[in-house]
Amino acid sequence: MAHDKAYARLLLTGASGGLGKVLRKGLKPMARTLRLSDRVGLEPPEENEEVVLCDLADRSAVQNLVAGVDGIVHFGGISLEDRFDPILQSNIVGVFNLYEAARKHGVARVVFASSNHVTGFYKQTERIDAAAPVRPDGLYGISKCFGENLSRYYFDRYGIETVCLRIGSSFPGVKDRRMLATFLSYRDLVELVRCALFTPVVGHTIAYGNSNNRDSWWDNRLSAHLGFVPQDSADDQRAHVEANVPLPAENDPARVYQGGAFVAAGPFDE
Ligand code: NAI
Ligand code: 15L
Repeated sequence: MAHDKAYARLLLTGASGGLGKVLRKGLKPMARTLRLSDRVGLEPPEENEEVVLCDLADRSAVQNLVAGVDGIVHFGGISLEDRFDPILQSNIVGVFNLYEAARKHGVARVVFASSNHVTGFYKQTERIDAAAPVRPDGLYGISKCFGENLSRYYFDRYGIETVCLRIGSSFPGVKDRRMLATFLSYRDLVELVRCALFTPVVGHTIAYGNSNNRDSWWDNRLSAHLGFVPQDSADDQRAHVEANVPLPAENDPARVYQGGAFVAAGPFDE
């Protein structure tokens, strides 16, 4: 069913990725036309869809990509720790190109897939909110800090609203012990993005993205105005995970830090 205040033309970047595929379906009722973009692997357009192959690092291509849209859901980019060069091109140059295009084309709102890795060096014993100083756990996390800061600037300077989603772990199921805290179900992801798109005033908001998990390291009171109420919980899979996935050693980053193994990834040879 169509959303009562659907966007006229909503752009989704990263549409070929794991979450992009989920959002391609989930965002359908939220826009009269969905413009889907990635640099690889796009399925042909279905009804009310447009498909645009575009590398986010290509400034003039991104200008064309953004022309005519009234909202952006930005999920494209490198999604794991990597060498600096690809992160620089996809996540840093890419997010700059996107905001410059949004400014030039008068786009009012962006939903930006940030990541829990902007605060990955906090311990799992700590509970933090969106006002806690960032403690990125790698170059990938640093690139997401850049996206968050850039979007803050584009709001303060140009009034473009952004909701930055510090997504935990959004996958079909709970794969390890850490995900008992970080899990965000696909259904809750779609609802979180819907809240970010349709809450009347968001200014510049940062929200953590996790389901209603018993163990959570994140206090989302600063984004309560989004009205996001998760329906799912990692706890449904707790018994299975505890029976089948060994508890990491006490000093294993997977058990110590919120960012888990990311804190020990790399460095990669350039
Ligand atoms: P993914 O790696 O499956 O998808 C990312 C997509 O971005 C890919 O299809 C890739 O081709 C595209 N992409 C990369 N560089 C590009 C470029 N230069 N130009 C155009 N497209 C480019 O990742 P996933 O899991 O779908 O994540 C989507 C977004 O959500 C990413 O930004 C990721 O950092 C973020 N995120 C995801 C989490 C998760 O649990 N899945 C957790 C936290 C953040
Ligand atoms: C992320 O930011 C990644 O994009 C995703 O693949 C997962 O690794 C997730 O964080 C996580 O922390 O589990």
